[in-house]
Amino acid sequence: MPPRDRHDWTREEVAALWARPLLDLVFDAATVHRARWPRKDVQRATLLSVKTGGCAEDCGYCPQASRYATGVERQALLPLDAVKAAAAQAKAEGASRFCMGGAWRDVPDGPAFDRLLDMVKAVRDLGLEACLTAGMLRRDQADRLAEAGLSAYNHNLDTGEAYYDRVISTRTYADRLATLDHVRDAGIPVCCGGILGLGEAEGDRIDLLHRLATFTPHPESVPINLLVPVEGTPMAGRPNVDPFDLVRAVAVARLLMPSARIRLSAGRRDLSDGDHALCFLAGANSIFAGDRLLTTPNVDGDRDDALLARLGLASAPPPAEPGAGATRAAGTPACPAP
Ligand code: SAM
Ligand code: DTB
Ligand code: SF4
Repeated sequence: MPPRDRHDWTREEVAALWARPLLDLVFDAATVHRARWPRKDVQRATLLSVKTGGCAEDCGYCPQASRYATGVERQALLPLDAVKAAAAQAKAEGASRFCMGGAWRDVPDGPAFDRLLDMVKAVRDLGLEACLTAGMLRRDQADRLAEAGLSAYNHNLDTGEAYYDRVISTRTYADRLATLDHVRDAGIPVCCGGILGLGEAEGDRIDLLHRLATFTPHPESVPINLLVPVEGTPMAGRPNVDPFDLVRAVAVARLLMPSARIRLSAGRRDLSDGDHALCFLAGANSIFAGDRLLTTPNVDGDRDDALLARLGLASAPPPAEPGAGATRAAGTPACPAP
């Protein structure tokens, strides 16, 4: 029987899971994973930066914040045709989800917003799931994105609430949660995760996972990023995360949120094939694929193809019908009731 989704996890329960011996944790997470995801496929999500750099926020990890000299070249909102071409290429390379990222503090209004809606529709018409991440948004904007067919909105909490103001000072955790409420209330599946390697303590990782696990419904997808340290940002020079910490985070996320796609996100370039395999065993079932993330390089497509083939892992297919996908009516749960 597939495990039921619980939303009443206590912080103590999450901390107790986090403290378990790693291989016991992986064994149990793999058991839950196989029961809930019998196809064992891996979703490939391709990223495209549709508006790059010049962002007013001060996120300490981000190469696109205008206040840090990172050498990222600003790029205004891309034309629709460029996005269509990139999405078609992503589909040809085996992606089932196309994720568009915009370096904004808030989702813009006016012609830029209208163009974002057209981008969402165009990606859905190609038969791909469309995801957008573009900063804080209002409920009316979320409603229009839902109407355009958006499959998921990505808005990360990044870390635990207690550590948040050490990373970002220009907005609050409450701001982040308010946008996530608008997305959820509009019936758009939430994509929400965080970053390991910001200098946070284990307790902050536990706080983040606890917060995600008590969302109702759980996030449809949970990106787990490893910090990509970028010269010029306050986080440049931070040490690499121990890959076993990523495996632990994946396993705990899988046990807490059986129905979510757990995505290995930024920072995979430094992971070995063995690290990847352990993450897939522990419950990861999505990757950001394609040669680029937003502004930094990603794992080579050929390396991912070879890795998935060697592990016998299929790619998740695109939605059955163009325009079909993850969007659900406002208020309905992401997964069947227990
Ligand atoms: N401006 C929007 C926002 O902040 O929600 C969307 C774009 S922002 C680049 C999306 C996410 O990328 C961030 O929330 C963060 O989790 C992740 N990210 C950005 N820079 C990163 C880095 N250097 N390493 C790892 N993850 C990063
Ligand atoms: C997410 O959690 N990670 C992606 C996506 N959602 C938008 C972004 C990673 C960005 C890494 C740094 C860069 O390439 O600029
Ligand atoms: Fe970067 Fe998004 Fe923060 Fe802007 S809001 S600095 S794009 S992470």
